[in-house]
Amino acid sequence: APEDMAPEVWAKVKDHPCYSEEAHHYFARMHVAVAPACNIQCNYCNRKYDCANESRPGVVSERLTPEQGAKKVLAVAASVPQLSVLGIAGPGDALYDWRKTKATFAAVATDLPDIKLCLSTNGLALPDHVDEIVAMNIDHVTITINMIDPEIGAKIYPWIFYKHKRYEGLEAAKILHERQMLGLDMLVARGVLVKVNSVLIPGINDEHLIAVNREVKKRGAFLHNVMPLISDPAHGTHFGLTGQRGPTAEELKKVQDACEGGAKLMRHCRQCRADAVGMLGEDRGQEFTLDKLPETIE
Ligand code: CLF
Ligand code: SF4
Repeated sequence: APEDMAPEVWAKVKDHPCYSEEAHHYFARMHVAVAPACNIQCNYCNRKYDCANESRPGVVSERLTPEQGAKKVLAVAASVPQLSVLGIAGPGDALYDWRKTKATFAAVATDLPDIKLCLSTNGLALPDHVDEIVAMNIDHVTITINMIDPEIGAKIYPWIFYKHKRYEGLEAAKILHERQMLGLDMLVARGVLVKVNSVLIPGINDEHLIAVNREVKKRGAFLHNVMPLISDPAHGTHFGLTGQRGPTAEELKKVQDACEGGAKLMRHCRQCRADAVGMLGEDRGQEFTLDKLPETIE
């Protein structure tokens, strides 16, 4: 293990292509798009497409039932020897759609006990599921945290759906913020590695992400991934009614550089699809669509 890393942490990151830059040359991940529902609205999201929190928005992933998802994982594991991680990253929220996420993980863990389980969430439902996350040996959780100031949050999230009720504006952003911080603290306390994703939205949270970086470091996040908003009106990804653009490569780098010295930055994210398969930056998803899976898997 590297000098600055405890052996038990190293054991969790050494073959995870997102948590270790080194590992991404040798290990592959796959996603199954089993979680279509979401409990919040981000201004940059168009519900017809994948969750922009983690994955590449503006593309429609193949929606699978947990049974189909598990079948696909077994087929990929049989032909991609580098496969080390199964992630569930939407296309909605993996924890709001927890019943499906859990069923998929449970089915896969029975047949592939060594595969690492990973999930991505907006955090709103996170505190409710920490016990089960730990019980299921899910060692890696990504929370998308775009703000720690609800005033800024109100510009990003028009509403949330929480405890059977819809909240809007500042009140919604405040609840989301509190749930994200609580979820982060609970996971850290239980030894789950947490990666924080932040979507950089020029003019909305660019400067603010430095404060986000410092706060999540203080709370024990393992990695911070500052990702560019991918704004593509042609695919329906937009920001409110204003036609918000994504950052340039320079603007992204400026914020990432300004975050240096705080929570360790992930710089090799490829903003994968919710049904991506293969090494990072490679997408072999089309080789494993449902119609191509074998009837029975040895
Ligand atoms: Fe998937 Fe995300 Fe797990 Fe990785 S992706 S759920 S942590 S297994 Fe990785 Fe892809 Fe970037 Fe995500 S490169 S979008 S950070
Ligand atoms: Fe869309 Fe993801 Fe935001 Fe939900 S959390 S509204 S799916 S971008």
